[in-house]
Amino acid sequence: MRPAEGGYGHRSGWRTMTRDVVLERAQRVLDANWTGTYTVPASGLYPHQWSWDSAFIAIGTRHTRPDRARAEILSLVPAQWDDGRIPQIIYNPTRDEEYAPGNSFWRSQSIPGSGVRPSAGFVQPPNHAWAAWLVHSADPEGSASEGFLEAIYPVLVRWHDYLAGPRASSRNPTLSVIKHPWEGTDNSPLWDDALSRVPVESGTEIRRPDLLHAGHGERPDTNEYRKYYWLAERYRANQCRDDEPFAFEMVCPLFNALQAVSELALARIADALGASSQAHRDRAAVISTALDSDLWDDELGIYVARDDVSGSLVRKATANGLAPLLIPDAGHGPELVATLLGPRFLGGGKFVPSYDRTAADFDPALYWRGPAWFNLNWMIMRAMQGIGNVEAADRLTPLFSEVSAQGDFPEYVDPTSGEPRGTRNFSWTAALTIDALTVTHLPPLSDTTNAPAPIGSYEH
Ligand code: 9WN
Repeated sequence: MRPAEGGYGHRSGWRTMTRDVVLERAQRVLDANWTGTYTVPASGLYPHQWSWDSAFIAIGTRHTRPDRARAEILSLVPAQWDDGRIPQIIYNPTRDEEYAPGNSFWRSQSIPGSGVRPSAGFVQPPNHAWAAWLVHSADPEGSASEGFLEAIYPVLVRWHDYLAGPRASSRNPTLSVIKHPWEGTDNSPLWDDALSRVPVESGTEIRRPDLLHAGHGERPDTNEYRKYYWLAERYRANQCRDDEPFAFEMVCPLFNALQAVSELALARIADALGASSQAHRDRAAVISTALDSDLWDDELGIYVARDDVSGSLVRKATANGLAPLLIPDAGHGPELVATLLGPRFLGGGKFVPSYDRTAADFDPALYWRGPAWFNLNWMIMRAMQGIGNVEAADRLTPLFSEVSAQGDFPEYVDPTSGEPRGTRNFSWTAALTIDALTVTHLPPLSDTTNAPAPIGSYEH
């Protein structure tokens, strides 16, 4: 239900939206996007299943439909490749015309070792084990009666082995690389230099059904798409194998931070199953140490990316570089909080932008080059709560209690005004809104006792 005053910015309209109304509207989005086995990110723009979206979605639905949250995570299993990868997109072949690249581009079923379901060859950031642990913790009895952890643990171990093996960085195998901008934060400025080596050409006709669903200037441009396709064609031509050097290999601080957090979650899952967990804790620790030794930029006060092909660091401040805040006891925590609160991020406006507000090419409307994304802001809010910095966390809660429902659960927002951008009724925005409005903090991954308090009333 929209507030009577309608459009964005009518603050009196916001005040009428109670926590219950926000929760009800968020659930409605998720119910509409649920297919029976998984949730599409958005019914128009993204008509298939996306891997890290499903994990964020399950983090929300664990509070309202725990059985569905488990099904969401388990629906990734048949798509896993023999090498352990969990693919970026799992296609619904009946909707192939509605999104590009579709199944007709990847033809994964003709690639040896691909999963049972048609999929893209790329992957996305590994938030799945973290989500699986949170899903289990929300309903341990239901999880136990379905054997959820027993079913998902070996799948997640093979996924992480893929990242630590074929996806290991050639310069420091402790860290993993992404092979394409689509492996998380598509047009982040972190990839610009590497993409400048990629020709603006592709053998595929560029179709842009995405432009039907987002405003002008809110998506990557067609020349960027030509480069994306050029890379994807080459990866596909090698049957998506990782055994040869590739034109695009980037070490991303967000991807690796989530890998470390998920290793800690795997340790908790292993403990719950009575399996040995130390190897997971060790892996988390070495990833955290490698982030400090390889990606910390003292001058910027943030973690940056490394171009593994050239070896050079990409010295740009992005929200990706704040993600190591999620790793308990991560090095450089105090400096990173100072950067978060400084002019590049929260010091310059309400919400955490995807990119440094002070950068000359910062753009508050353009995808991963400025707008505030709900998943990144949720992660940073949860990290601040985790370290007891309630003041910083509280600055982000209006994004979930007001802005998300007010903007019809947008894909992203202007990081200063909160104005909605991208598509609407976006599933992870709705799901993380439910999570943010349901529990005050996440249970620490290192502690077994501190259960999160439920949130009481939320009147505005
Ligand atoms: C390509 C589905 C996905 C998210 C990504 C986001 C966007 C796709 C696109 O949408 O990427 O994967 O077409 O731009 O960048 O993070 O998983 O919501």
